[in-house]
Amino acid sequence: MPAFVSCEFIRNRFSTIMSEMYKEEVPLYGDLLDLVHEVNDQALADAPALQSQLEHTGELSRLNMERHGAIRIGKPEELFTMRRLFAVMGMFPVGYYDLAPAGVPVHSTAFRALDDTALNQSPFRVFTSLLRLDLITDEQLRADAEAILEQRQIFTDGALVLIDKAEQQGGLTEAEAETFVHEALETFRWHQTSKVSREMYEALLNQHRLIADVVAFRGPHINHLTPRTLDIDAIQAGMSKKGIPPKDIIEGPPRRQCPILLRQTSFKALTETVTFTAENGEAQTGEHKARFGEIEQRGVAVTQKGQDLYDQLLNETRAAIGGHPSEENAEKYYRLLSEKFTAFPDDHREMQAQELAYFHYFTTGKALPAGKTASRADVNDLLAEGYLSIEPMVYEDFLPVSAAGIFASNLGDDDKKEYNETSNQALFEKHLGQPVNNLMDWYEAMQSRSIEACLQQLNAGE
Ligand code: OOG
Ligand code: NI
Repeated sequence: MPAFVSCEFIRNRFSTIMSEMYKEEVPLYGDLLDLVHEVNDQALADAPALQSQLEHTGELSRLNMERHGAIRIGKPEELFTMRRLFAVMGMFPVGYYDLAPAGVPVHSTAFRALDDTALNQSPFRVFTSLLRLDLITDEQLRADAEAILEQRQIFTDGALVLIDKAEQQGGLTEAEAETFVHEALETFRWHQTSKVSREMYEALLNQHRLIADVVAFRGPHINHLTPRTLDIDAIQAGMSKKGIPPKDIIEGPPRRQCPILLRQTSFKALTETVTFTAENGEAQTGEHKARFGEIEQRGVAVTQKGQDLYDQLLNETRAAIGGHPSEENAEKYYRLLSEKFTAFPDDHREMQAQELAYFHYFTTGKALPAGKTASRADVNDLLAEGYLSIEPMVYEDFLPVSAAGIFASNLGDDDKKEYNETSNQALFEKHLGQPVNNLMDWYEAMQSRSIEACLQQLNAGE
């Protein structure tokens, strides 16, 4: 039997060639990567405690290769095949995000590795949104959009053959994997030419910029790749200095000693020249904005209790400034946000005690007194007495309110729409071909495993 390479190997290769392609397509992304490396090196040099925390959790080695991308796809079959394609790379759907309430006609999941070690070996993720054509109000336009999408095949024949092969054989050889990543990459490439007419593009654009971005193009071009920084405020300031205009505010929680969840900022989408195809086959010149840059800082994953508190404090802040934060009220927004978030403890032990966040547990080398055994109920005492220590479990996922802010910043604020349709996770999962992994359950299980492993070690006298 031929030897197969690991999913981690394939994912890593894919993430690398995707990053190289995006650097060529969007050179500002390369500039941003340089800035992120500088800032991360500085942050680690300034904070030895942070360095040691990231070493403990295994995140240090993954930091400079860590990034997520985002794509938007048009029809159910595309989502189904996309799931199979990502599975070859050991990426599985986690979470369901409904963006319709925020005025974006999509629902989404994120494909990523599930296992802690696999994540540390290659943390590549892709936020994947499926267009909800049912939210197009104009019936004729909806029919046109469906007909256009019907015509397209976003996967190469080579990719489809190798997806089948990987499923049948249970993996790919190194040579097959190399062909596979290049075939798969084709789906994510930018196409400067469009098969639709400029008139059709404009009609789609008038419904929603996002609908035009999905329907008028040949495939789901990667629309951003996001590196992970250890200090997003330094990036926000550094971007302006380098002449890269950042979006008005950093999404997510305020700056804290102990970061929680996810903070994100981006730079606006580029204006790109597109050649549309008129009904009579003639080329028509036009332009489109789709691809942008984004940076994120990740903090500790929160429990449902922590998420409820986060949502409450964020909503209160937004209510207090009367809606969406903008350039004009950015300072006031940050001030209010910081004030509100004083209600969220800024200390890992306190967050652990109040069960607001998830942690990795470690034994410290201190042995239990002879004859004693420990159980789950003793965990807090074991921590207090120095038998165990904790490190924050990094948040691996996304935030719907932030995602909506990122969509809005690069789609243009003129595109505010109201969608009252209810969210439809069941339909999304039907199109996907399997249920998404539940986000909270995933962190809960990982924390549980970490505690069990410590108890076993302690009880074995190790
Ligand atoms: C996805 C926006 C969401 C994030 O980081 O929250 C996202 C998109 O614009 O397609 O990438
Ligand atoms: Ni993103």
